[in-house]
Amino acid sequence: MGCLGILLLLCLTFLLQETPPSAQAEELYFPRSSSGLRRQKRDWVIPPIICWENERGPFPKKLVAIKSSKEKEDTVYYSITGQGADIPPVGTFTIERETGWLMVTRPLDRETIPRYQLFCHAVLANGQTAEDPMEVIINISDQNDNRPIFTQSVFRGSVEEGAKPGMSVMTVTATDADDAVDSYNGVVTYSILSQEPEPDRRMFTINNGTGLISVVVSGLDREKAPKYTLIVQAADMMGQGLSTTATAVIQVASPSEGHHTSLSVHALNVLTGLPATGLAVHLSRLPAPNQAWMELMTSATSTDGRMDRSQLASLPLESGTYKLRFATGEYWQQQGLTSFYPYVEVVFTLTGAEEKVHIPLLLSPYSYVTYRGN
Ligand SMILES: [Ca+2]
Ligand SMILES: [Ca+2]
Ligand SMILES: [Ca+2]
Repeated sequence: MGCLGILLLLCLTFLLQETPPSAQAEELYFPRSSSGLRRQKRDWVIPPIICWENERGPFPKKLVAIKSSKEKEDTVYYSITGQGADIPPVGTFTIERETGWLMVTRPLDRETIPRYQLFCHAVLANGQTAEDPMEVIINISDQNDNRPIFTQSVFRGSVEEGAKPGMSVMTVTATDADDAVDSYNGVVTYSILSQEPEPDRRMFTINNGTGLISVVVSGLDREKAPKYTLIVQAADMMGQGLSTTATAVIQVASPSEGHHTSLSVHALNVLTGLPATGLAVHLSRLPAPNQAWMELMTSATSTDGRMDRSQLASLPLESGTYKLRFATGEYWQQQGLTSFYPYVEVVFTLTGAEEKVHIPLLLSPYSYVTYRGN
């Protein structure tokens, strides 16, 4: 068994070992060239080098010695290329030209770059290539240096009074930039810290993994408490690490507020006195002030001039601001006429208390009338 055989054995032993971060190999040999006589069947897998995030100096700090077996016969010079070497962030990793010591020169941030791919090169004193380039992966091991952050400072939700235990109310969400795959540093755990009013009687519970808040006891009574304010917490490290809080405001709605208003829409062509048929209508809802309209349904009026009743009835028309947009320009064009109004928009408010709301549109090419009917 020659030099090569011993080297092979060493490398195999090395491969079979799990390499914990604290005890990684001191030396890393270039694999035997695959073009050699005793061609190796399996591909060489170089175990990744582990480097801790936010490591303290002094720098440069030795990671591993890169070795070529040719060192025994000749002088070998080492160099590295790749991101972190000759590609930005340039000079994060260096290699000692003569000894092959791979070094890290500064503290690293895993959240910026979690993994580096470097190529190690070895040349002989005469400039001849000593080895094929060897890929070395450097994995940055995570430190818990990021606090969870809630996506909003105040979350708002509502629940009907008398809602049964188990009923979902709302979800709060927080993110954590740290590693949530190989560590608990980035795993967020949710909890409720306080409730106002009735701090002694917990009305709500939170799923510690998903942030879903739900009702935990029956007896939500709007007359007793129309609104609850919860302080919710997100903490990493199974709830034991860094934490942050946000507010969840829950309105207790009376059951009638949850009832759907029945809406009907009718269009009349006043030139003919007949229902306006085939008039395209879009119904949208304003989710919140200054937000974009959300389209709920589109329909063309039927032969009796109405928007599809069953489709309207299926919509959850809760309290809010709504808009009907009638495509009047196209409608008159189909009648062979031109119109002063390319479209007509009717914006209206539903309080949630109405049983029925009827919106008629009386239409001519140069005028229109609308009102709240019943
Ligand atoms: Ca960091
Ligand atoms: Ca964290
Ligand atoms: Ca981190």
